Amino acid sequence: MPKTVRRIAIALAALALVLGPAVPASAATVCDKYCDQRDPALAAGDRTPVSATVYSRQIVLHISDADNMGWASIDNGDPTDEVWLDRSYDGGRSWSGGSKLGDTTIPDGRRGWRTLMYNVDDPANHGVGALRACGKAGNRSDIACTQWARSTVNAGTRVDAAATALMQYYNNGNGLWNTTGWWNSANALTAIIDYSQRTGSTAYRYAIANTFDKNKNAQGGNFTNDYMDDTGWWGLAWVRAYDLTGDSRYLNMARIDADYMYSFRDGTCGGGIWWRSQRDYKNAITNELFVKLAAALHDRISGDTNYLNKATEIWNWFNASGMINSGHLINDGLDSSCHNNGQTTWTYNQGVILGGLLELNKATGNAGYLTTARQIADAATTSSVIAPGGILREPCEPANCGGDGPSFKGVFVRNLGELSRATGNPYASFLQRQADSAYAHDRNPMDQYGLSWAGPYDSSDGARQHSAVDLMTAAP
Ligand code: 7K2
Repeated sequence: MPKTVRRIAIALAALALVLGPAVPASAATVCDKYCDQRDPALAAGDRTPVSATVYSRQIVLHISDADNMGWASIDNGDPTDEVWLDRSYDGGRSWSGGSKLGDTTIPDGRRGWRTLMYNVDDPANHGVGALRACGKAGNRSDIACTQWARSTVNAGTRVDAAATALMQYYNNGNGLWNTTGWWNSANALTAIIDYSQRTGSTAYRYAIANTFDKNKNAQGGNFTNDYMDDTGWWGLAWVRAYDLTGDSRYLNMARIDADYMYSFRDGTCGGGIWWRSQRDYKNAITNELFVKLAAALHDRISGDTNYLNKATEIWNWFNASGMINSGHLINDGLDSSCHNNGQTTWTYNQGVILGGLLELNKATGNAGYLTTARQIADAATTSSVIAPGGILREPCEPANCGGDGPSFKGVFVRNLGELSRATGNPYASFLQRQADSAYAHDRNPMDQYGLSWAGPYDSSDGARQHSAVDLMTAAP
């Protein structure tokens, strides 16, 4: 090394000692089993889930699952080629968990190089992480990054992996799921609670109390707003929270929500609850939600007659309203002359009532409720409209589902699973088929699921993902 170059090198090394490692300010050092910047030579394992190329250079993400850490490598390159890691705590939407972590260049005389290891998760802050490897060829400006991927920690099975990907969208600060709406977050929470209950996982139970505490004064307060269906989703989430934790504050909240919904019941069209406080639409989903919520409350409150009476009243009205059509599928609602409006038979309209009828059967012992539920479930699971080729398809797929539609199939399979388990598993193979199809055709390397369970994968958000968690939880 020439003298001046050596002097500069020594000066830079001294400066680095003073300033510390060149880690961007946004990337705090994360410690789990080990702290960031561990030598990959010490890695317990080396799995390479994703790779990319730029000018014939191989950029590879390496994961050591047992360490819950990863590193990036570059090969088939030249000295000065660069390689680094990005880390995301929001499912790959941003990399505020660290950009250019471990940034390094291929040294003289080498064709490949690698970064140090960095943690995937940040358990101390409930950070559910992902990594990608990036690199570039010398001074050529094109950057190549792999897709995002993570360790198998809390992601070793397909249901765990789906739940972990859903929690990547969870916003610890406001207790809701980024990328999706208020009512969808109620369903995301329900999916996480069901997942926790059915698998025994305790990894994400923290979300229950956090969501409750951060949102009990949000919107209209007590998880109400101008939409009775939104209130119903939250009420059902709190019933589930009560089932898992036994904490009566959740059951009390569910009662407040049911009472609020019922305050929008009147005699227009002979009864039923309005969709929203504007009182302009009597629809299926709102009334199905009320039946399930009120019957569930009855089944959990000893000595109750109030909620059972109301659940029965709304079911009897709904059953006679004409919304259940001659093919045993449920259209969306009533028109201004109180007839079936012939609107879309969304999957969720066939779903919530299954759980409602199940709760009514539990409450009364009346087997007729199960017969009706089976009739609707049979029609839905064999429908050429909502299950063409045996795979559920929302009529708005693939391009017109907006923010609401991606949640519907999750609601359907959640309730179908409840019915199936309570009646000797008649829908187990149907559910299995959905899960296998979505897993094979509608998933990316980070176990994020798209809209269409038949594929192809389109994009990810909290609604699509909670539907996948509902599915993987319901499939036996
Ligand atoms: O029209 C209603 C319902 O009957 C229909 O099934 C769906 C179809 O749309 C609305 S309900 C969906 C929503 C949930 N509550 C908040 C509302 O802003 C949102 O439309 O998509």
